[in-house]
Amino acid sequence: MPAKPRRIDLIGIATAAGASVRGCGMGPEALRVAGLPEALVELGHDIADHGDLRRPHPEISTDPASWRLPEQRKADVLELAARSSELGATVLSQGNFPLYIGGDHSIAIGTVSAAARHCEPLGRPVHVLWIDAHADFNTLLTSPTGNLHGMPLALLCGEPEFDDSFRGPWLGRIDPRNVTIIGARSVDRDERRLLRARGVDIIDMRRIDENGMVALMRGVLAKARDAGAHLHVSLDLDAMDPSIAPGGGTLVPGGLSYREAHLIMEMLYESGVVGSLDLVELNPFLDHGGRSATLLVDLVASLFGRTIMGEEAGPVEFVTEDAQAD
Ligand code: 6HN
Ligand code: MN
Ligand code: MN
Ligand code: MN
Repeated sequence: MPAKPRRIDLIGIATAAGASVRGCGMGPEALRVAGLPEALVELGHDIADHGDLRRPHPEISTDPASWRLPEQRKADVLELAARSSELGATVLSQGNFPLYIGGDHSIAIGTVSAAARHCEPLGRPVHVLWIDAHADFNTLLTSPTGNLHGMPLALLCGEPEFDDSFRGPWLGRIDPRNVTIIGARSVDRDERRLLRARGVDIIDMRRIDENGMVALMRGVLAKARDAGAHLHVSLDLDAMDPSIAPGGGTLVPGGLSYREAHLIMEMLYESGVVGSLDLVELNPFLDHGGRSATLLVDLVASLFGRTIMGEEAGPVEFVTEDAQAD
């Protein structure tokens, strides 16, 4: 069953503190300019825009080196995570859908923990669908860059290498066996070892090429549905091929095609299991004339019910291969 019209709460998290390339702090505004609220209203949803949470320390200070100070960036990442975790949990408790617009991928520390905090007392598991060129499962010891946007999943899954300074309502909140990463094609050496050891499901580009998106997504959705899970979707712009999504700071060739990305969104809509969504890593400064921002808006519209043939045709019921053979 597809989702009914919903009240969607937009929460901007205007930060690049977790990244090494500046600019994705402008992501929330670019997504608004690209028509995100209007696209959702057009589909019959109610929208409330909470505006943007901002970094406690601005990116530019009188000290030209301050942008690179890892301690300050880390403090900002964790402070924003605490605030978004709180706000997201409140939105969920009101029965609304939080749509987080970043910001770099470190914002997921707060957003995924909001889902976990909301669901745990209800006895409901949180499954995570991480759509990304990267696995974002580095720790302080495995990271080749030290950038926190490469680490949120490891923190959420409770990797022990994070010291006490990383404490918060996110630490170890997610079972790594309930995480699926889709679109991966750039995974660091020691990160790979961790992913295997923890049982994270990696649907990398090779698996997509070989099995096709429909079969793989059916598996992800069936698992979430059978578990009665809240599915949190975290969409990193760089999952898509750079030829259609040039506006990111960590682009990797060989990504999802326009149709593969839309198919994921269309199947998510039809599943009705999605409970929260992140849009991350859009860097308007690197984008080409708003192409990447517009792509994200179109993908979100597909996830919230836009179909090629429109409302009257209704969502397509998937026919299993067995049924087709009859
Ligand atoms: N992102 N694996 C690299 C790192 O620095 O840990 C890249 C991470 C990219 C993070 O795109 O959200
Ligand atoms: Mn990412
Ligand atoms: Mn990425
Ligand atoms: Mn370019």
